[in-house]
Amino acid sequence: MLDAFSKVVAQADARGEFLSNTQFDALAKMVADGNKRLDAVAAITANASTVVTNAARSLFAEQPQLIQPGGNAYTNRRMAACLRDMEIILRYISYAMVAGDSSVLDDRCLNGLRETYQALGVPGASVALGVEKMKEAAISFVNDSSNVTVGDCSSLVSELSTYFDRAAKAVV
Ligand code: PEB
Repeated sequence: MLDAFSKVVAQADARGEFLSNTQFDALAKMVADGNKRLDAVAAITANASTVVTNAARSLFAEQPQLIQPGGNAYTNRRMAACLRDMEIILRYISYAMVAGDSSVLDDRCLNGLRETYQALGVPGASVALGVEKMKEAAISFVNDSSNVTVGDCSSLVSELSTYFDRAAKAVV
């Protein structure tokens, strides 16, 4: 599990060199945007259950077969497992965002998840759609100026999007 700083150190050490200018610039930008990054993570954290429930509601409205008899989220036990999975994925995305690096998400959440879903018969494409819906909801909380220091959040939002896209891609 790496953050943006330890990642750069590991890369430089593998080459036996000091940090490159590109690496410095990327870290300097990360430091400069540090408060905005923390505000973005705080906005997601504070609204996590809203993000999960709204995304799930919208997923089940679009794919009602999931919650009908025989559907993978049918019965309260499986519905609970589904909501829990979405919350787990969102939580690891929030960790990746605070670390500025996807390795925590990759190693502790996404690694082997596709195979787990295949073994369980959980439809990966539906999970991916749920993740896409969480992405939209999370981004709208981050872009809400009452949550985040006023300013340009576009690069943070595009970084955040990559973590959601990574999770969606990992389950199909
Ligand atoms: C991954 N999900 C499920 C299980 C596991 C995970 C390991 C099996 C064990 C259990 O039921 O608890 N666990 C989860 C995860 C991590 C982890 C992400 C990361 C660290 O440790 N069903 C649907 C929807 C989707 C869904 C599309 C969006 O129809 C999810 C939610 N996951 C779902 C369901 C089950 C499950 C288990 C319904 C239960 C399946 C079953 O028991 O038949």
